[in-house]
Amino acid sequence: MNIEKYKIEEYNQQANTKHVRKLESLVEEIADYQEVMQKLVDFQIAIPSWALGSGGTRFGRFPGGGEPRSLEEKIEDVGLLHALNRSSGAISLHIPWDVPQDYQAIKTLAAQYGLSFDAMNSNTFQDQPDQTHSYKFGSMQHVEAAVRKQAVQHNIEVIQHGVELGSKSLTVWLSDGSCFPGQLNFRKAFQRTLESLQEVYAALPSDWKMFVEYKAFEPNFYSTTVGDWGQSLLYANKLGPQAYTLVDLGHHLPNANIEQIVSLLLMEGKLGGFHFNDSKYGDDDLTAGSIKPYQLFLIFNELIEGMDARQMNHTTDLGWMIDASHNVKDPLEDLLQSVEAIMLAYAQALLIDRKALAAAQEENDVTKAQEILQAAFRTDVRPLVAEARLRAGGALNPIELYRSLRVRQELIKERGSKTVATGL
Ligand code: PSV
Ligand code: MN
Repeated sequence: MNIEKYKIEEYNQQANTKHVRKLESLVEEIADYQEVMQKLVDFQIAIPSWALGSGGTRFGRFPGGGEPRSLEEKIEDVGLLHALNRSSGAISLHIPWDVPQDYQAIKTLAAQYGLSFDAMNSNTFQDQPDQTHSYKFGSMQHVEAAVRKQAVQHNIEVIQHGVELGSKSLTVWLSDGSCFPGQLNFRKAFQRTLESLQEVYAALPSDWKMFVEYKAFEPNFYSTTVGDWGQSLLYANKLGPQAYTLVDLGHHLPNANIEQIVSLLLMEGKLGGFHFNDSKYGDDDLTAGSIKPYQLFLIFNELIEGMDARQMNHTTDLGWMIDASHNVKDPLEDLLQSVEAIMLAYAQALLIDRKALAAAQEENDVTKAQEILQAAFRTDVRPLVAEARLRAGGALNPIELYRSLRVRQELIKERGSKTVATGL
């Protein structure tokens, strides 16, 4: 399904009067309004191919129908999102779930929707039917060299697929670890993983980045071999300048100060990318900003502060991606909500009076510092983000238009009600 441009324009026209009224009072308050607007127009958040179908848990899965059955249909779905919000201009593939059969055809299709290929993701956390060795006891950390070799080879193949598609980064997330004390020699597991990662790193094209993603627990419940940002940073530092740490918001122990982690990784020039989601308990895969919007804002505060300090480009110098997929919502509506929440947090953080905040910090004026942050956080920036969408050719309210065009019903008509997307 395609959303024609005129349908978006028609919808925007009837919603415009209300929008302009809301925007006007806000514009007066923002000194660098045009600059903020341009940053919002430019900002893009990649969509993971595995979030386009209903996620499940080990207790069940409740598909909502019309899920993409192929890589082509996944690209089509991200194309729909991007047409509506103009901020989802890239798709991130997970191999082997998304092995392209015809690179040129896939690239042409993505280009028709204005999409590029974000980070490529490898998968050594599941066994595939045609695989020689099992990853039951890990992949890159495995005690047997043959298993490690298979994992390395898989990652190299993932890079090769990515090169064909024009991707520029590889994300390695390993589920390696142990479930019981005594199961693993931590030092040997680290060394073996490092050696395996070094072999993958050696195969990286010179203009590629490698992201080492960490996760505190699950599927291993006693130790994880890349379990936190310290361990990821150790690997990234030992690997070299093309290796970076990737922060997934759901991969921390409860109450971790993620904004501080982000700040220090940026200071070290080792923050590579981001996986957005939200959670109440662990890796809950909930919609970004649905549980802790203030934390998301504080993270963006540090991101902007740290990126500006290093003169980094907000849009292109880090990999921005959503990584969430759960059981109850229409996945496309959920992704529209996640992108909106991320844009709102980014917009609020752009409004922070940074000079005043720095002065308050130097004067130990704790109350003032909090006032400054909360003044930005409590600003209703929804009209700003809507205006950025309007300028980029998207819809003032993407979910409203998605529903009025009956997109899900159309997809069910085209694809059927029992389709199951590949992924988790
Ligand atoms: C692991 O929980 C993770 O966050 C990694 O990014 C994976 O590649 C992704 O989820 C999809 O399973
Ligand atoms: Mn992730």
